[in-house]
Amino acid sequence: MSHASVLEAAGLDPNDLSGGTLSVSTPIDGNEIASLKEHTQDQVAAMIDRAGTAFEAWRQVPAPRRGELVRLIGDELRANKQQLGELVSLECGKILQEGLGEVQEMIDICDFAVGVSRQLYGLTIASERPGHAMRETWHPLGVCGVVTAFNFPVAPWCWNSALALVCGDPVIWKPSEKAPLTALATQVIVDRAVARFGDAPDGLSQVVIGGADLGRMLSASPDVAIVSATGSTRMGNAVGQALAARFGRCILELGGNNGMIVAPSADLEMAIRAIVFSAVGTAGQRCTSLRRLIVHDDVYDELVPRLVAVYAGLPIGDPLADGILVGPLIDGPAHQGMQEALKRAEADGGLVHGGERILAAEHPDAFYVNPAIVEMPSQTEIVREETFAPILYVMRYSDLDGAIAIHNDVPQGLSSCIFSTDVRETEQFLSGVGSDCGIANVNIGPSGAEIGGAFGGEKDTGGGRESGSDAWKGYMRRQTNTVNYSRDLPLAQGITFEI
Ligand code: UN1
Repeated sequence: MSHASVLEAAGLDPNDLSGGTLSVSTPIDGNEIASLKEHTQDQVAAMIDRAGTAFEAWRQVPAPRRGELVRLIGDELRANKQQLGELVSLECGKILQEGLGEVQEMIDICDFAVGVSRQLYGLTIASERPGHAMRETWHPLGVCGVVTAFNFPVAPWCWNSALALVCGDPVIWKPSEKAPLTALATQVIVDRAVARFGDAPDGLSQVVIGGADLGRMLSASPDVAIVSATGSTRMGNAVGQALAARFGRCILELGGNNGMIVAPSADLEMAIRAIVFSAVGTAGQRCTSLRRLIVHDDVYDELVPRLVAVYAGLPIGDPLADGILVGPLIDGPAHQGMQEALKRAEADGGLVHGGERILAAEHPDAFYVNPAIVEMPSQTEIVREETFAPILYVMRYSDLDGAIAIHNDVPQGLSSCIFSTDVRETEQFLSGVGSDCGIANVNIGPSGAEIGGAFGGEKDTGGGRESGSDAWKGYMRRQTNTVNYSRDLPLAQGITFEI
């Protein structure tokens, strides 16, 4: 299938894809597939105004009716799953199965949000005063900015937007400059749902095309109540500080440096499948990719050679082709970052298996690599950094406390897991003295989280939570109400104040 036909099937108008200043290329062969017109700062300011006006109307629409719009978005996504999944592959280089999986996450969170639209529950609270009632209510918050990264170009937008929309908040989306086409195609899908819905206010969902300066406008504007940003820790730091300066709200989902502990009792067949999927899937470019493997001495000499053998046979190539499991890196700088990390690991005494660039003759402008396994003598500085590439650092351990200490001794805190069939070990890993991450799994890899749980992590990962559980509360304003239905005016704290 040609690149042009993927773009067209996704509903993109060829006339909108040329003549601009933002060049978009596919990592599959490095060819340019679009050059998009970028928004100006004035246009973004106007978008923020439109979203503000939309908020005035949308917050008055009953939440279950707002849920109806999200139901229609889910419907349209179902109908366009294949086309959008292919575009995700084309624009980001992940294999089609993963592109489709990403769209499935969008569908799932829409279903979830439709349910939430009828469950924006508050509490009733016992008042200390007679004839008084206390309760907690949840109200729409305001305009929600969503900033997304190239590696998951559409699902995180949907985790945020499906909830924001049912909570009463219009959304302005600033996608990665490396993946704006999937955002535009998603907007086409949303527009169809809005048309079917009938009376949604104008400007409920908008996409900003352009660079970081435009994203910064969302963080800086007092008219954007909340910004949810996915990306690097450096970007999140800037967003977080800009929002803190004006007491805006933020949800940050930043870097991960996810580990797996493999204990002596682990089912190694399962562990190997989990390791390979989570370390090489999406060419190691997930926030939740497995980057550190901490293996017990008793199983190290069996597990590591088997992994090296599996890695040597991985099908790597065109992510849209059948049977391929590993696509390209996003671009040249990603490849350079990988090579630099491998050199540093080697200098620290690491033994590198794989990691070379391949298919360079066929695709001089694309960056395919053999995923790397690096046996490390210890957790040196390079291991503690997140390199967005398929590098799996492997280390040994002899006792579980030591393994957990190694595991937690990194700046990031997104996802984690243990392979063990010993309940004492697995429960310790999940306890308050175990993994310090936002996600901790048993006998499952660190990636591929379901939407039903809250997604996010601690430390440099930013502390935000998106998606399932009660993450919807992040998009609403909490109000505490006290109602006096008595004929007296008793004061709290037993204060007497007679006038
Ligand atoms: C990301 O890489 O930014 O758990 C998100 C997973 C996916 C989300 C990854 N559900 O791998």
